[in-house]
Amino acid sequence: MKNRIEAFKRMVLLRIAEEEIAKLFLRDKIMSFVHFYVGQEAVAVGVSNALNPNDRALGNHRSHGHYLAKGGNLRRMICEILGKAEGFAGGKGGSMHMIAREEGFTGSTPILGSITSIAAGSAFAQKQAQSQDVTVAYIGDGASEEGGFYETLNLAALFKLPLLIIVENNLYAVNSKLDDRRSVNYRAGDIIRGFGVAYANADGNDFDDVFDKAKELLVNVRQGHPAVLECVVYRHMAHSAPIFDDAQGYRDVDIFEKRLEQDCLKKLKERLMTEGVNEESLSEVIAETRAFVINEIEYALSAPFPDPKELHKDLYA
Ligand SMILES: Cc1ncc(C[n+]2csc(CCOP(=O)(O)OP(=O)(O)O)c2C)c(N)n1
Ligand SMILES: [Mg+2]
Repeated sequence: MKNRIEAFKRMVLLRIAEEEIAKLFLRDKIMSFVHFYVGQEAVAVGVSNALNPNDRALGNHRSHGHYLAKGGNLRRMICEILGKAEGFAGGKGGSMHMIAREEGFTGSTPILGSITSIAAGSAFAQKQAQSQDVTVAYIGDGASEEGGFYETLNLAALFKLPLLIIVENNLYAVNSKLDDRRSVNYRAGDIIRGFGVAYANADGNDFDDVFDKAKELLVNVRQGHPAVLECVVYRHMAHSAPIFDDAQGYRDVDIFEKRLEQDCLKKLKERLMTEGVNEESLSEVIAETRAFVINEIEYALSAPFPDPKELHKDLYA
């Protein structure tokens, strides 16, 4: 259901959780790579609000937001990122290998494009079970250039899978721009439709647009007609570092100030205020969320690491 206030609260949670995780990273508390979702919150929250509770989501290396938007548990996520036993993978997966199947988050993998075929397997199982549930997979624009993505589109169309792939097109794969990687004639929509898969695009900085487009596509996805929703969006931070500036110099046009004008929280806040919501109540949401996140982080910092005896558990080798 579209509820802008709830969406605002969720987007604020995603934003503040990562701002605080960034501080942990800078304090050397996180022993793995962390890819920040800051700026892209409207995509995960827009899509998740259009889903049913039993639908599943899968993600990539940048999935804190995908998990939290699906209703994920912040404490378990921070414990996982900090390598603590209470993390949903017992502290052994970390930021890029998030999984909480009981919460409908079927997993995330950092190997670009690989999650699409795993998501197709999940959608295949849902179809076999004759449920009305769907699977959503989040990938980036770079990952959508991987062969596995196209193989998945073909099989999803062939087997009529209830699969929705969200391509978060933040215009970069690490530091490589879209224009340096694709011919000027590249037409994502034509390619995807050519496989027999539905395609739509949305302004990924706009919660309403993402929600409306996802909702519309999901009607047919639920009937076994797979779809791709491409959301053009800005990531504010560097590829995998908690810095906001453009010091690396690869973003010449879409500089930070320009990205901030399109910021998804700013847009949603403005929309809420034109609907009569007062600014103080939105500021209160932000303050309460910050206090909650800090509390969960304090808990996770003092939580125990896994028992060394657990080291070889869950290993296939
Ligand atoms: C198969 C594969 N090749 C290369 C990498 C290294 N790598 C990690 S993230 C990334 C860029 C991903 O870009 P995109 O899919 O657009 O997602 P974004 O980081 O922009 O969210 C690359 C090249 C990888 N993880 N997997
Ligand atoms: Mg990208």
